[in-house]
Amino acid sequence: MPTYFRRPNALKYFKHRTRTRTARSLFQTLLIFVLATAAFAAPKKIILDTDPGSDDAMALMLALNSPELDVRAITVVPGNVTAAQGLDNALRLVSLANRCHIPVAAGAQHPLYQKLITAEFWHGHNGLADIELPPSKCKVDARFGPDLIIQLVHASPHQITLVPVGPLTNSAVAIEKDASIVPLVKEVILMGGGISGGNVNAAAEANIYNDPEAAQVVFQAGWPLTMVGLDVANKTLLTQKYLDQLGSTHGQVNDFIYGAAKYLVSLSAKFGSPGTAMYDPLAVGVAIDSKLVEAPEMHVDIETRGHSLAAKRSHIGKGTSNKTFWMETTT
Ligand SMILES: [Ca+2]
Repeated sequence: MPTYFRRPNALKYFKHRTRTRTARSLFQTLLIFVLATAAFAAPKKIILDTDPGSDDAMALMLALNSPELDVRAITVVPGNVTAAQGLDNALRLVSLANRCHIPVAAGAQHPLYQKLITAEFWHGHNGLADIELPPSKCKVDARFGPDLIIQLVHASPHQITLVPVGPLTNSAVAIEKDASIVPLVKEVILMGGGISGGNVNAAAEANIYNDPEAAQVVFQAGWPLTMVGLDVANKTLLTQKYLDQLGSTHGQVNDFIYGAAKYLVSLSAKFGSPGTAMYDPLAVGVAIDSKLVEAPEMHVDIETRGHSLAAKRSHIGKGTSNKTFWMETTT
């Protein structure tokens, strides 16, 4: 296991961490308590729903190499790349990590109603920063992604955290096929949306823009949902400093992540950014440690061309079951 992805090292890449202002002695006491608790806590069961995707690849490797998480399945959704390319990428990534026992399933082949808009400009021709990984030793799981989500939720009621880091098509299809999973899912932590702007256009973030109808289904489902949006992800930059740290150690996964990060840092620099935003890894980071961010309760609706709307009232109209959060890091 590359040391980069062990939790203490991995989390330090998230720039805006919660800072304590308590006295040192109290901090030390709490630290001992937290570490002791973590040592005995069972890993959190997650399903990663992904459209890999270079930052998806980072998120996936972070999840696979974090002892706090138990990745029960990886489901693939079209977004950054086509469904077929994303599935091939997911299989190569899981193979690179030597985790072929984790089911990798294909899901929806296109958004519910919209035309898929892929993002090879940002992720490279193959979605993995133009890095050619070895062919996968892992085999695809025959189950349909949304069916696999349904099956695993019923098998572990109130234990599964769903972590969608792509368009929300698979999650919405799972709800549409079996709404009884909603109260059985422990929580949803998703990367998507933006309270104060978008990255596809002035209003819409890519994951929501690609399938806004699916997003509205997921946001209105009534399950506990944490939205890791652009507002917080854009503050979470992997800069040259962290890239240099990554480059100082080596291993199969380490070297791949270094290459992908270098690609993204270089691309970001062309647009004047000092680093590349850790969109999807931050969602996984929040699954590992919710204290990385603050999540005030808000009501979020999705305008069906992808604009996230939010108001600081927790309940609007009849949507009393909607318990939706957005987040801002503490400084
Ligand atoms: Ca993604």
